[in-house]
Amino acid sequence: MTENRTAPLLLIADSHVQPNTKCEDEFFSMLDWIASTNYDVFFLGDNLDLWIASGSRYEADAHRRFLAWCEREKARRRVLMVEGNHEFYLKRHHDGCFTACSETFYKIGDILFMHGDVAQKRFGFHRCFRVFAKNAFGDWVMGWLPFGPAFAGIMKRFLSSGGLPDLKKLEKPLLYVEKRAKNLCRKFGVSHIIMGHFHHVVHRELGDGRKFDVIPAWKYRYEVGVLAADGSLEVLPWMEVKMKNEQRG
Ligand SMILES: [Mn+2]
Repeated sequence: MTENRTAPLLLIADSHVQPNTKCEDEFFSMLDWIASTNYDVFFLGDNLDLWIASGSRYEADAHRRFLAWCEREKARRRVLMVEGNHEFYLKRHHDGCFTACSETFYKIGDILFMHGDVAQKRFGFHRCFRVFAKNAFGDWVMGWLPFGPAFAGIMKRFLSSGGLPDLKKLEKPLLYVEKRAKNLCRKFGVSHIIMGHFHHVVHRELGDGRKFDVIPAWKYRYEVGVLAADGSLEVLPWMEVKMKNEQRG
C-alpha cells in the first residue's frame, strides 16, 4: 500500500491501553486534542491491549470508543494503522474505520512504516507467532471458540511485556532489524523505516542516506513522534506538542 504525504503526521506506538486505567484516560484525552488539530495520525500497533477483533465478546468499551474516533476523524484527516503483535484481525473486521489499515507494512512516499515485530528474525518467536495466529483460520477459530475470552486473558498475560525492556537485551535483536531494514529499503524502494514494538527510542543510520527509527512506547511517558512534511522526525510527550502549538498560536 502506498500513497503520498502532505500534512504533519503524529506517530503513536505501543500505548498498550488497558481498560479503566490512568493510561486509558490519558490516551483518550490525547485523541480529543488530536481531533482539534490538523495532524494526520498513524497508530503503529499495540495501541489497545489486547485486541482480538473476531467478535464483540472480545472487545471492550475502549475498543469501540477508539474505532468510533477513527471512523469519525478519517473524514477530516488521515487515520492510519498497522497491526502490532497485540492486535489480531483488526484489518479483517474494522478496515473501514481507518483511512488505511495494514497487517504488516505501509508505505508513504519514501518512508516505510511497520510495527517492528515483522522486522525480526523469520524463525523467531514474533514472526512465527504471526504466521501461526494471524490468518483466516485463526480468526475463524477465535470467532466460535468456547471460553474464547478466557483464552484471550491467558494470551494477554503471555504477551504482556511488563516494564521497559533492558536496552542491552535489545542490542542483538536491533542489530538484526538494522540488517533487515536495509533489505526492506531495497525491497520497497524507501530510504526511511519507522517502527514501534521495541519500546525505546532508537535511531540508526544505515548508510547512503538511509535510516531507521523506533518510536518509543507511548505508555511510559506518553511520547509521540512528530513527522514533519519535510521528513524530519521529533519525539516528545504529546502534551509538549500541544503546548508548542499553543505558543505558536
Ligand atoms: Mn509490540
